[in-house]
Order: sequence, then structure tokens, then C-alpha cells
Amino acid sequence: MKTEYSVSGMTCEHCVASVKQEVSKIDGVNTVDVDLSSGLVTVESESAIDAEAVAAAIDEAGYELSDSPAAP
Ligand SMILES: [Cu+2]
Repeated sequence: MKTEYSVSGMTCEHCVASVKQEVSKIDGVNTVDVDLSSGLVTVESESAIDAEAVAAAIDEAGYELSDSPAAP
């Protein structure tokens, strides 16, 4: 499944790499795609990923989750 997150504060490819690295560490995450211009982070995973884990990983990278996907 794919889940999209909006992240604020990313300004260059280094930011993109940092976010990818941290979010990739979360259990169950297969791939992480980041669109720098929109700040959109797309996480591909086997099953639903804990939103708090994603928020923590993005915080760890030094950025901020600006918008969480709507709760089901
Ligand atoms: Cu940067």
C-alpha cells in the first residue's frame, strides 16, 4: 500500500536523502519517494505504517510532518 505524507522544511536533495534514510528504517517500509517541490513523501509498505513512527522518523531527520493522512 502507498501512504502520502506532507513534510515541511525540506529545501534540497540532502533534505530528501535524510528523510528517505530515516523513514526507510521503519519496519515494513519498502520504498520511500520524496517530491521536493511539493514536500510530498510517498511511503510504500506491506501494511499500514504507524503514523507516529513516520512522524518520529521525519522529526529525527530534522523536518516536520505538516499534514497527516485522514484517519480511516
Ligand atoms: Cu537540504
